[in-house]
Amino acid sequence: MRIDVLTLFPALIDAFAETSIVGRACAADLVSIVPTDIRDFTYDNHRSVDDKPFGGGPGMVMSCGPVFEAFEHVVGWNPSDSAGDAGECKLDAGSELIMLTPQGETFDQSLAKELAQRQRLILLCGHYEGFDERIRDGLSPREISIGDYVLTGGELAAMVLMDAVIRMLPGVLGNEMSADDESFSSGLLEYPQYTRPREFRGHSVPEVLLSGDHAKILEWRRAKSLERTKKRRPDLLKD
Ligand code: 6GU
Repeated sequence: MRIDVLTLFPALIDAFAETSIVGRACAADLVSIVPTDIRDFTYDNHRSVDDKPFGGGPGMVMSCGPVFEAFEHVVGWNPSDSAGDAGECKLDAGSELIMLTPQGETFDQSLAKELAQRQRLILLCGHYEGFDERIRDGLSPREISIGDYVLTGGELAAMVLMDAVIRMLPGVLGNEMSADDESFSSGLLEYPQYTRPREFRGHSVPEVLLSGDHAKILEWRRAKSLERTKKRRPDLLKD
């Protein structure tokens, strides 16, 4: 998979792409993360990517020009190929353009699973009060939010999305770690886990986990998952 990230802070994305499990996945060419600095597509002395909103109001709005040009750059679209703009440059079936915005559909595990099927993702990170609406009109991105709170920019949201998607790609998690046997993929929260020592400050590990009886262990874990989900996230049991 290839993931392009259109951003004002490429250094954040570089650090993410070099670190931990995602870093290993990049080094093994299981995924390629390519940040593109939207500011590289400005032509004024201040390298402005935003401007005051027409009609007044607080904050600044991301301008069309640098965003369209950054997008056209990563998809290899040439303005002289066509009379229109990048909106007419249809992405191929395996690709998807995603705008990170609090106004989008809420990201969840099933959406991560769906996006993990793509050959290529192009993530557009915004800042300031929002995007000029013509970016939506012209590029028709899929809009995704990571939850009901407001961040200063889309980069953290893009990293959350990438992390959840990349860990689902074949080969990224070792076989000692499974992408399935955990919270949400089963529709339940994860069961309690223990490791050595068997006794810590007077608290011991549940006997069943030391029994070697795998059917019993499975049954115990399932019951604990259900109990924890009922208590903490009853909404998950409704589906
Ligand atoms: Cl995708 N962006 C911003 N700026 N804030 C958010 C978000 C995205 N998702 C939740 N809050």
